[in-house]
Amino acid sequence: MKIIFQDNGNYLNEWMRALKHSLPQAEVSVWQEGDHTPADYAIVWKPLAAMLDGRADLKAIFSRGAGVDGILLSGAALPPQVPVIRLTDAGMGVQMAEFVTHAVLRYFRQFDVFAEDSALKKWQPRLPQKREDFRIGVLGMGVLGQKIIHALQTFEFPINAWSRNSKNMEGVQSFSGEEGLAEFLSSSKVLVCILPLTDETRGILNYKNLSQLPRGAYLINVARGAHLVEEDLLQLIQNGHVAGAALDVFAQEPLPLDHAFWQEKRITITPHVAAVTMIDESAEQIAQKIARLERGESVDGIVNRQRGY
Ligand code: NDP
Ligand code: OXD
Repeated sequence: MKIIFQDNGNYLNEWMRALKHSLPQAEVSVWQEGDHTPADYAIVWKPLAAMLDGRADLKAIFSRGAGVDGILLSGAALPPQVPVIRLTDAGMGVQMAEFVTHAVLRYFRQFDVFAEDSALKKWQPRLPQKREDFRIGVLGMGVLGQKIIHALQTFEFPINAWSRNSKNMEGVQSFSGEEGLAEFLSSSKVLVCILPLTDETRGILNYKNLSQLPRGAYLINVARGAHLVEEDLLQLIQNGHVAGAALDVFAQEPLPLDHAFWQEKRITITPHVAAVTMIDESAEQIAQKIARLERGESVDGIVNRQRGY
């Protein structure tokens, strides 16, 4: 079995070691420009279109992440009959749950305020905020969204969640589609975005939508930078409607040094690390999916290209 692997300059040795361990029978080669030798599978993150162009020989293209927006960008170059398969959790769910819970608790328990007080040697107890006024709205109820919701439920926060199709999840007020968005937003004190980036979701965190959140709302974006209209968020923070944000993803990454977000202390910035691809778990998941495909069995995480996720 031949596998072509796209090197994007990160952790190549670790990936090669993990793939050798999980797929000892496979011949894995690092793809180079101009390489057209036939292969059974490709493992990619944000591939050059040239890597996949015309490769009808592939049995599947595996994403090294949960998101596939960077692969679908290849558009017409993607061989139409070849399934694109994403990582499903693979160790990212628990990280997402940790990251979002931390950001929610920091705002809810006013840790930033206490940190400011502490820097001034100020002893200032404060009344707790009311949990019932702290409904958390999660945009996206997929593999990662559900892990986030379960984690937040252990702290007894009331939860709203929004997805394409309505869902029945215990203790969660579920909303769906365009028609459910306004009510979802107006009752969500904290908004968490864990949607895939598609034509429908691009720019969803815009002025019109964010201004429907209650005053003093907090935004957590752990999905993709292009979900957010960055200047709209800045305006809403500056006019006091949105209290602050924890942003892990940005329209341009790394975030440029002269970006206004660096100057806004109500925005907490992390460098796209909310859930990092776990190399061993991911290689093992890919190996298991290949084994199922080779046996003619179904696998989860096959991307619907029309929907974009
Ligand atoms: P899933 O495909 O499992 O879930 C996607 C969810 O989004 C589903 O609930 C889906 O609804 C909903 N959705 C999609 N389009 C729409 C729409 N137009 N309207 C309403 N709901 C919609 O994805 P994952 O949970 O595995 O991952 C989500 C994203 O997280 C990834 O695509 C990636 O971009 C991002 N990510 C970010 C990381 C980071 O470190 N910052 C790490 C890993 C992932 P339905 O259930 O009805 O289909
Ligand atoms: C992913 C990511 O999509 O890390 O997996 O962003």
